[in-house]
Amino acid sequence: MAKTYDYLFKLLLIGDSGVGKTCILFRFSEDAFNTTFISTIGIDFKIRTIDLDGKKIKLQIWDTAGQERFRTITTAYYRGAMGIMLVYDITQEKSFENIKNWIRNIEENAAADVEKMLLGNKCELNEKRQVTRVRGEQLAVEYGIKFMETSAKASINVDDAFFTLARDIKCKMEKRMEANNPPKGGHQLKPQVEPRKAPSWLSKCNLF
Ligand SMILES: Nc1nc2c(ncn2[C@@H]2O[C@H](COP(=O)(O)OP(=O)(O)OP(=O)(O)O)[C@@H](O)[C@H]2O)c(=O)[nH]1
Ligand SMILES: [Mg+2]
Repeated sequence: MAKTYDYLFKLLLIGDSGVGKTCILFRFSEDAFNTTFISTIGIDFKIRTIDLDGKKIKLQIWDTAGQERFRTITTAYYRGAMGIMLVYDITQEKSFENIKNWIRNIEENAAADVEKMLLGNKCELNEKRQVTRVRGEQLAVEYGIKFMETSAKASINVDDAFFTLARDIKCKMEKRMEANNPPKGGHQLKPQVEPRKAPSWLSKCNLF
């Protein structure tokens, strides 16, 4: 069967139980939301193929259980991840404090160059907020990663978050591919009449 995508990216969602990882993924993959809490058993995944700067990117997104008792199973999936969403709940201080432990888990189990992003979920519950947006932003700066507040329920920033993470992975990958295959110097078959334009994807890269 013909390949229906250009790249396959494996992503992982991690964070405390109840922060809304499964709902974020459900919003992204089915554009739907469920208020009943069915805690994830072990691990699950969903697929969505997106269009990014003219390329078809198949996202295989692994949704991990936040509960401690599944930690052995879930950490086994860190190694293959190209991008990881760290999720906390803006109405649960503890889930924010635990982000540093989730970061440690990544450092111990994932590839060193894995792309990371911090998400403060349930952002439509402003009246129950325990973690300010500024604290989320500061923590992300500390780790040198991007940050967004999301709401799976109100459908805020969910698509944006996945597109941003996917774009950053794509940029990194294409830069690496270019570094491995530098344009040949010396004997050029065709004279260059036009100044070389930067590849279109470069302008979309975030270089911090
Ligand atoms: N108000 C609000 N509730 C949300 C939001 N996202 C998830 N929830 C609720 O939070 C509860 C937990 O959501 P899940 O997505 O199952 O949490 P999880 O992080 O997958 O939890 P584990 O699978 O145990 O790790 C559910 O009752 C959801 O309906 C949101 O954006 N806003
Ligand atoms: Mg879940």
